[in-house]
Amino acid sequence: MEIKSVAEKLNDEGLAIGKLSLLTGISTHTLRVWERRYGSPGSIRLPSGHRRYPREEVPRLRAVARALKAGLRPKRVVPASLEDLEKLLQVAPLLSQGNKGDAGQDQTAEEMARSEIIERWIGGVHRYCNETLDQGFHEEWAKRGPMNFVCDYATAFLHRVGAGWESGELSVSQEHFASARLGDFLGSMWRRLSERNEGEVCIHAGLPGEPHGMGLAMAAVITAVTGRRIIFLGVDTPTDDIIASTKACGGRMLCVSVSETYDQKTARQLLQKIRKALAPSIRMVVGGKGAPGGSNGVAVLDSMNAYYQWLQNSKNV
Ligand code: B12
Repeated sequence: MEIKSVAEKLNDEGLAIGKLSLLTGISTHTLRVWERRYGSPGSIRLPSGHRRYPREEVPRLRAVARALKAGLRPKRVVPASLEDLEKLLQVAPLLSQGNKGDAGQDQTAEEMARSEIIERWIGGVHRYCNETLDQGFHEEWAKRGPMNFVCDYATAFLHRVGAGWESGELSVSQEHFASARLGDFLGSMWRRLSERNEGEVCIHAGLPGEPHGMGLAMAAVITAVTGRRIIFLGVDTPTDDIIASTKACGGRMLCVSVSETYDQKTARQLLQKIRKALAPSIRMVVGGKGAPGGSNGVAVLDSMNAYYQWLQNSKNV
């Protein structure tokens, strides 16, 4: 692995010690002690004397915190690279047996394993590393299956990316990089499934002005898993085009995802407009945090699991 100096890693203004502490849950005192004792996390000093830390220390230090909770020694883990910590953490559950009291007591082993995987992907986002994300997504998809991948991993990853962006840990470009890579992956997977399917045609679309497309891509995976064929219009589609293409493609179902940033009143009006224009036999389903209730003739579902059940209970002709 390429070892970068602190100055090379600090390609922007970096993080102040208080912010690093906030993002990792490690006190500023401990961070200073570790730097003095182990030379890690390394910082540079501004002319004012204040320390600045590279942003990519955040996932590494979170892994350090987990390794310490699992009973590993500070000398071994504080200066370790993220890759080494991940390897250590794979055996850590064995080391921490009988020491459950302080090792993330409210997290099950499965949740801990998942959050380690998510943090590894976040490390990949920090480094703009295509391979970490692509390989990671493929591995978990193969291990968990499409349903668990979508519900437990893809969603948790995006929420973690959102929290990282909100707190300033991740830049806008890193957030875009993360969602673009996951979107490409989900797209390649539902396409592969859909191409072999012979079931009904289902249109997937986002309403005009909708920028969030991951819910739609996840829903497409679920639709494809149930043997249906997908026509994917993507986000920000004018309602007249949604109506025209549903008719033109012989769509038997229309799936819409509405995110939390979308105005609910507008969403309701647009969904009603589409509903009136389509034959009653064409089913409409909407989900997402901004999905409005009270749209006649439109099924409103709150989760991918509910969507899967709904599809299983509907005809697929
Ligand atoms: C990626 C992202 C973007 C990308 C989207 C790229 C893309 N290709 O999708 C871009 C950069 C475009 C973007 C833009 C914005 N974003 Co944004 N974004 C995100 C992020 C990180 C992930 C969104 C996502 O895909 N989530 C995953 C989805 C699938 O999860 P979910 O919504 O919880 O959906 C679940 C259920 O609702 C359901 N579901 C969803 N769809 C469907 C469909 C069906 C049929 C069913 C059954 C179920 C279902 O299943 C999902 C899994 O459980 C979130 C963080 C977050 N917490 O989600 C912020 C987030 C949604 N964005 C946010 C904001 C503020 C914005 C902007 C306004 C920022 C700005 N100032 O410009 C703009 C929007 C501008 C506009 N025109 O409206 C806020 C929203 C806060 C709020 N409450 O309003 C969030 C929460 C980030 C944050 N922590 O502050 N964003």
